This record gives sequence, structure tokens and C-alpha cells, in this order.
Amino acid sequence: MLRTVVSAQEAQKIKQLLLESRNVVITTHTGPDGDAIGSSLAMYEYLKRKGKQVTVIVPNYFPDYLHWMNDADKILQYDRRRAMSKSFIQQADLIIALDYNAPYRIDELQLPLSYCKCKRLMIDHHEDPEHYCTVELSRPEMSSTCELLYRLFVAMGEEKQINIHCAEDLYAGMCTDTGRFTYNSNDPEIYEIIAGLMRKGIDKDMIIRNLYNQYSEGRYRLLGHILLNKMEINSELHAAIFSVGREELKQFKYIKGDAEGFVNIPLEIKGIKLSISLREDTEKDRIFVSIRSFDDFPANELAERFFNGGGHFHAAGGTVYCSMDEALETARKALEAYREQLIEVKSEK
Ligand SMILES: [Mn+2]
Repeated sequence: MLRTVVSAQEAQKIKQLLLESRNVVITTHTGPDGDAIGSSLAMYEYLKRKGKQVTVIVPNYFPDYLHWMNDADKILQYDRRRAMSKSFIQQADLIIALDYNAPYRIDELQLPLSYCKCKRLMIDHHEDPEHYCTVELSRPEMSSTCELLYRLFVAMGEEKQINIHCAEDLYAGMCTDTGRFTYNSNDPEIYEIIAGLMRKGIDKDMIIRNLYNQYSEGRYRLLGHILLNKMEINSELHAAIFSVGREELKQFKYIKGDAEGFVNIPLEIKGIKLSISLREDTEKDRIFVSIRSFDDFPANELAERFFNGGGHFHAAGGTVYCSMDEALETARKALEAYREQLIEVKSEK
């Protein structure tokens, strides 16, 4: 038995909302990751079984390593299919917001949704949600939206409705949001949930291969370049910074998603507890900042103070509009600002 994360009352309210709706649109955040697509398609599978008309609309491109999921080809990408997306939104009597906590997280998709008078349901695990939904299930302590969704299905008494595809989607989201269960994954119940998903018949090992062994050659050549030529290590402050510009990305035939997870790699070096990645956008003049940390270092606070961003305690990010040199300067300043916290090593790792 799992502990109660979603109360019986909440589950009942959500179940009723789902069952009384006929046309449902599922949305998730821009730059969808495994948890975003996993939770969206898991909900899609469930609602299909309930006989609902259901469409998943994502703001923009989602990476190739998520395309193996059942019905991933039915996902509408808003920036490519605006008219069709809008017509589904107009017909919707329920909009579900999965894996994001505020409208700005869906970029341009905000606009058509803002005209929609229908009910809204948020299911998410990011901190400080904006309160704009009819029903809000926000649990920042959950490792992923997929974990929360599994618990919701159980709390609604619908565990039996989780089919193998739904189980695959949930597993994929839980796996990617915890870096294959290497961080934010100390809750024993995560593994009870995995056991439950495996009893649905999923091939866990194949999912891992689908998720992680699908990268382009360019990704690894780019990574080699970054580690060899671009990574700055500040051993005194236990931190690493690297930047990668548009021209370099072009040189290594960068396609979206290729740099995913790079920011985690410096943390594999002994003693490093903070990693900052600065990556120039290939289209617009902006730099994406990614921050990862260990122990008691607040990545989200640093993201907020220095990079107009935010996020989770150990995984945060932001966007800046300046030159790469300026962004690098800001990153170095950020390290200095946290000198006292960074200099001490909490424990051997
Ligand atoms: Mn997530």
C-alpha cells in the first residue's frame, strides 16, 4: 500500500471532472521532456479507455528519443499546427495542464487557451504554482508528474485501467525526471510504483534503451569538444561552468535535444557539486542556462538571482539575453556570490 499523497476526496473530485468531460485537451510545457510527454500520453491512454475524445497539444518540438511511445505520432505540435490545435481547443470542455505550474510555461500556446472558458485541471510537481485552474493537484515533493499521476490513478480506484502503454509512459517519465533514478529518488515507494508498472508487462530495459541509446553522433562529438575545450573547473569552489555557442553547435550538426543532460556530466567529477551550462539558441539571440547541484546548494535560488530563472532545488534554469562573454561573467560572479556555501564540502561523494 502506498501512503496517501492524493486524498480520497481530491481523487474523487478529479475523477468526476474527468468523467463528466467529453472533449479533453492535454497540454504540457514548452521543450517537453520525458516526464512531460510521458504524463501527457499516460493521461491520454487512460481517457481513451474511458471513451473520451482526447488530444495532446505541445507548444513545440519534442525530442526523437520520446517518439517510441504509443501514439506519440498523434501529438499535435502547436507551432506547426496552429489552426488544427485551435479547433480542438475551441471544442474542449476540459484542459489538463501536466508537468507545468503556470501559463507562461507553455509559451505561445497560452493565447488560444486564454480564450477558452472551459474547466482546467493542473497535475504537477513544480513549486509555487499559479492558481489559475479549476482543480489543482500540485505536489512539489513528488519526483515526477508521472509518479503523481500513478498515485492519482490508484487513489481514483483506477489502477486496473493502467494498460501497458500507460505504464510505459509513466515509467519513462519517472525515469527521466530522476536521471534514471540517480537523484531525487530516495523514496522507497518509487520502487513500489515501478514494481506495479512492471506487473503491467512493461519491458523496463527496452524503455531505457529507447530513452538513452538513441542519440546522434554529433551529440557525442559536441560533448567531447565541450569537455576537452570548454569546461572550466573551479576546484576551490567545487563548481564547473561551460558554454557552447551557435557556431559550435552548427559545427557539430546540432539538432534539438543533442545537448540534453550535458549539464549533469561535470557533477560526475569528484568534488564537483555545482554545474552551470550556457547554451546559445540556434535561432533567437538568447542563451539557455541550466544549473544542477548536489547536497544543500540551491540551484533554483542561483537561477533566480542571476539568470531570470528558477526551478527545482537541485535542477534549475533560466534564459538570458546578452553576449556569451557577459553570460560567462555572470556565471563566474554567481560562483563568487556563493563562495562560502561552495567552498565547504559537506561530505565525501
Ligand atoms: Mn517533471
